Amino acid sequence: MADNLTYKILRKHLVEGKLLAGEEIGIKIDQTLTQDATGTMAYLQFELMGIKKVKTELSVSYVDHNTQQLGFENADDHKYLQSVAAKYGVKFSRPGNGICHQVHLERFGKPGKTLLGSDSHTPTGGGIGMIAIGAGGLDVAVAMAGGLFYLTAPRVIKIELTGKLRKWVSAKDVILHVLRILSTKGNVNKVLEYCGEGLKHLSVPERATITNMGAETGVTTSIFPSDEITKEFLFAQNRIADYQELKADEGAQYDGLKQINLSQVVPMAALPHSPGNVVPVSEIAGRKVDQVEIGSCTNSSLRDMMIAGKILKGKKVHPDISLGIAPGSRQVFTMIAKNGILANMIECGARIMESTCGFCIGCGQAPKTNAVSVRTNNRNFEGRSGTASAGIYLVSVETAALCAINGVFVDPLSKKADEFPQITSPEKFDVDDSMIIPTEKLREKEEIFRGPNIGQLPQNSPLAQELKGQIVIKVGDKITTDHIMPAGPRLKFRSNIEKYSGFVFEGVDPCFAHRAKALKEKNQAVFIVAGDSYGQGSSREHAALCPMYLGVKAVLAKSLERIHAANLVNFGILPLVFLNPNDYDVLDAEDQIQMSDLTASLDEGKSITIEIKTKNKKIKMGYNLSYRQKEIIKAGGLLNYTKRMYANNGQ
Ligand code: MIC
Ligand code: SF4
Repeated sequence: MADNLTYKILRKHLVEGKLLAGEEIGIKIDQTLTQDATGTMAYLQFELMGIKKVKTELSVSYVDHNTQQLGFENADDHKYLQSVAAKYGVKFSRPGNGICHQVHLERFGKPGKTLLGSDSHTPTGGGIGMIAIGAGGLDVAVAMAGGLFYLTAPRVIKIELTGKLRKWVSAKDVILHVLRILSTKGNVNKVLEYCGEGLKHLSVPERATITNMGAETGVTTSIFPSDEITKEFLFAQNRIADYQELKADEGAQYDGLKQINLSQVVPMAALPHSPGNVVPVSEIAGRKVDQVEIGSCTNSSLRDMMIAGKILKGKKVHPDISLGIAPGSRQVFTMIAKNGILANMIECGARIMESTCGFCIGCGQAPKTNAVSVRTNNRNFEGRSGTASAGIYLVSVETAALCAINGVFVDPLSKKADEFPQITSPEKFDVDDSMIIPTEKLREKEEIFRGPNIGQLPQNSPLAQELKGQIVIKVGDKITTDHIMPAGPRLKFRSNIEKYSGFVFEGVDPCFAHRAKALKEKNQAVFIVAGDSYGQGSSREHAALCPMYLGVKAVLAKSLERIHAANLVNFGILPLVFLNPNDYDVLDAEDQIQMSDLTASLDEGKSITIEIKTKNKKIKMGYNLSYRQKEIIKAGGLLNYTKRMYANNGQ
């Protein structure tokens, strides 16, 4: 059977189910990664599983999101993560070592392996030929404990690249071009598999930019083959032993095809407030800019920093602009410090920041009121930057650097090709893993440090037969997990659910948490009504866990995004979809509703009837749940389900 690359790797890791698009499958996970903002919950959940040592080939805990340390919370959480890593055999990448996806690509990514990460940009690893998937922390905890990861076997879309990018056009423009074609919705349970003769002009970090931001289309992941270019990268990282050639079989089948001629791609920008709002930069040339930020897991590789530094060389930041630059890893930082590129940036007037997520997650560099902020990261959701009125434009490093010195949008293609900076990939990267604490000496007796910010894990109860309560909020389309569970200054409460849940829907409806909690105290169920593509964006399970804590029992949506839907199930919240999308208009906030015979309906695969008490009407809701997921919901979430399974197996 001729397999595409995606199915080739999935087949090797398949443990449960049939590898047929649309079927639920359980796969073995070789590697996991967590970052601090999702990691604290993941390890608290892992601790409850009673396992002595992680069962994966490799698990790495990164600290890259919460490093501002305004108050004791971040530092306490870092210490918790370090102690838990030592106890259970997880490598610990210390704060300052870099952004998880960049460091993982440099030091650990292996072609042909599966990687599950508690961060939605884990598909960055697809740039080196891995099946790399983002998931909620609880799924990652289960994988660390040796459990399978369940997903819907994807439909695989072949993206055939021909030609070669012109000077001043880069990989970021390619993924923005893909987003323009595919948009941010309607791509759930698909994989984008890149192939074609255009591949030979794209380095591993450039491929990783493309797979990283593929997350914004909503696909399960994106993947590139592992070829001579991958081999060179691994050699330069002193990891040639990790190389294997990997590509699709001759005559492999795909579920769709898109062709992109790289030589026709032009510089692109995603306009506020969605990564899918893509236009050519030429359409906005001349528009005034207030801030430029270069970095994030999308665009912070050595290649990107070299390009930025060379464009900025001998120039000065425009007086109306604040320019920030964050190299993606300590490796990149060290190399640009040694080769003089960092000096170009400093001389130009850039503000140099730590190798962390920083501005991308609203931790610092919030722009001024109504600002036009030009950034090289992957998300521009309203308010995510920390300034609600600012508009964030997502662009390539080339476009960003030109904006910084000109004060306005400049189409990079208006520059002469021979003015484009010359750079070459290094024969050897500077390899120094001393900021990664190894696991050779497992410290079983390690005492786990728990600061006062580490709260209790809330428990859910099994699904009731009948749910009676109120719709507490009705939202529209494309509600992101940033809308549901804001990050930025609130991020430090990630390990304290009681406190963090006070901020659910803060930017949309600041009283939501208060109203929900009041209903919960009266034993009333809380419901959310949503439009299309609910739960876009990040993998943060807090967008399910905190609503669960506030008494949310079901989300009634036109459609839901993959990771968020899985997180809802993991915390025992029913993800329901309108059988007739027009019924969305029938429901309003404050409607009293009731659902009955829930277990029986789920068991028999029947639709769920919603009685709208305030309107004396009935509508029907469907769901897309496997047998396993129904059992999880009935148990009140994955933790209860897992405990019950162990009890039944006499373990
Ligand atoms: C993001 O880019 O939104 C984040 C912050 O990295 C999240 C994870 C989180 O919320 O902690 C993600 O992408 O999953
Ligand atoms: Fe960090 Fe931003 Fe990447 Fe998320 S998208 S991992 S916040 S750099």
